[in-house]
Amino acid sequence: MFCFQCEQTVGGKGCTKVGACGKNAVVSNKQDELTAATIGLARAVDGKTPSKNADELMMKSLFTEVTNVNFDENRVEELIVEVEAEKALYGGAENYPWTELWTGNEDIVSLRSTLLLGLRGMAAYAYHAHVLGKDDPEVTSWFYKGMKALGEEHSVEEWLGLLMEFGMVNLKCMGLLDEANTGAYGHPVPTPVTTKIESGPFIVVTGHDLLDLKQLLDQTEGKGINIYTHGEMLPAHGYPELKKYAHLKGNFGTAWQNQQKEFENIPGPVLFTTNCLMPPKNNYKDRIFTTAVVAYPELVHIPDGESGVKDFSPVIDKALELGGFSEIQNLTGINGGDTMTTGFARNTVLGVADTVIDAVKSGAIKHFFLVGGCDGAKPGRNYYTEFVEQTPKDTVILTLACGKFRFNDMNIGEIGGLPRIMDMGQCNDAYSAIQVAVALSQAFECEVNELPLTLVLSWYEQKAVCILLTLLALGIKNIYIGPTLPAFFSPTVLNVLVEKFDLTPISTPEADLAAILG
Ligand code: SF4
Ligand code: SF3
Repeated sequence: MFCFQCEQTVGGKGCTKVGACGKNAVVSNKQDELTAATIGLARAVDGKTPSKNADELMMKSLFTEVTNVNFDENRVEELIVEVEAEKALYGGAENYPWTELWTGNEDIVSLRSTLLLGLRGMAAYAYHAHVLGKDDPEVTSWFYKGMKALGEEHSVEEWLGLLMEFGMVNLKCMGLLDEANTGAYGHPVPTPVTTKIESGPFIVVTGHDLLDLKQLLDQTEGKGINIYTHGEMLPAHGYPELKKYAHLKGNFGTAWQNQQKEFENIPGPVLFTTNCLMPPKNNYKDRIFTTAVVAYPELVHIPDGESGVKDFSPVIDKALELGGFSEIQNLTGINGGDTMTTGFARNTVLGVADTVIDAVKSGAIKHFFLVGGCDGAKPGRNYYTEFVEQTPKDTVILTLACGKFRFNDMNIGEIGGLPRIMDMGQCNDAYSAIQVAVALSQAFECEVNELPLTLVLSWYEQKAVCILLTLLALGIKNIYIGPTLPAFFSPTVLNVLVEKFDLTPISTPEADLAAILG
């Protein structure tokens, strides 16, 4: 096996025996085979109109390959068989030799991998929009274009061009998901979310898929079961059509890397709708349920239902069987706070744009930071907590994705009636952050790069890769990125990114804050 797609890759170089994530060599190789087969599908479909099934297979296959999604060789094999069958309908085509995916000239491998990993990330977002009935032909067709391009020879310039084109397509895809989510559940509104867990049966829902949560809320209504979000599901509390359920009570736990501790002997089931799933420990293994493309051997999987409605009864039965805690649990976030406020997506922030603009003009707000992205297990990630703690009182922190659990229970005060930390949502809600940045640049009649705004990002998996490519494609410069740089950036590619975009590795909160504000 060879895999270097995430931030925890072994030795910062590549996993070759077993993944640091727990993915074994058989699954890893099968995922490469699946990648090669989807390149074959893209080749076969070239010049023809793909079926809805082909589109779904494209999205599901790429999504399946994302870190911490699928650890089940049988499920990957099933997808390979389906892709091959679909490919045959278009007259067939050669698959890419999967053993050659990660070999060749170092810079070409780097550029090719970056595009593939970005496509994997975008597939997750496109899939979430798709289940809500939203597809964009440009986004869907780019999966074929991108996968076909992966199997071809290109110059460095051409690869860079493809990456920038992809970045703009991913912006469209995030916009599509924003439209799908807000269309189905309304625009998020600021919502304080408790970290306390009430007594009685409960279900924890994690991952990014709001439709799964909505269906579970419907199916548990009036059954005496409380629902708690976990990880990337936290922002669900802000959506009017989800927060209206009285039994959507609060948030359990923090970011994904703490799950093996947080789920220990938990008296309730956990539903994984997407990544990040870690290999479950024996003391809670019987309570973990997967759905959609998430899979792990021996765990109960909730299949896609008839006419789009899944049957969550196995999860519900498990919640009733386990019965929950006998008394209220006063849990907190990692800094001891018991409230995590969310719901500051674009509509809310732009709704108070005048207040924000006045505050900037009067000097009450000196700088905006977008501190967001993925969380992970590395000790160096304390940087993000310390960075937020050290930001001056006249600055605002916008945040998104699961990295926020490092600081979203802290109360660092308000400016002009707005909290200094504003949670914009999941990683895909980077779209909201981009909309806000564009609106501010219009209000101040300047470029986004001239705004008093700095992006301080943390990355872990491939959704962060597609978002980074979007930000670069938009010409956003001077992004701070950490905790370490991707192993799939070769020195030459990294040089290009540093020179062209001023992409900056994080150093220390003190030094970076001084450089940004000085
Ligand atoms: Fe290693 Fe990350 Fe790949 Fe898992 S996803 S095998 S940890 S590089
Ligand atoms: Fe987190 Fe896995 Fe990336 Fe959507 S849940 S941000 S790491």
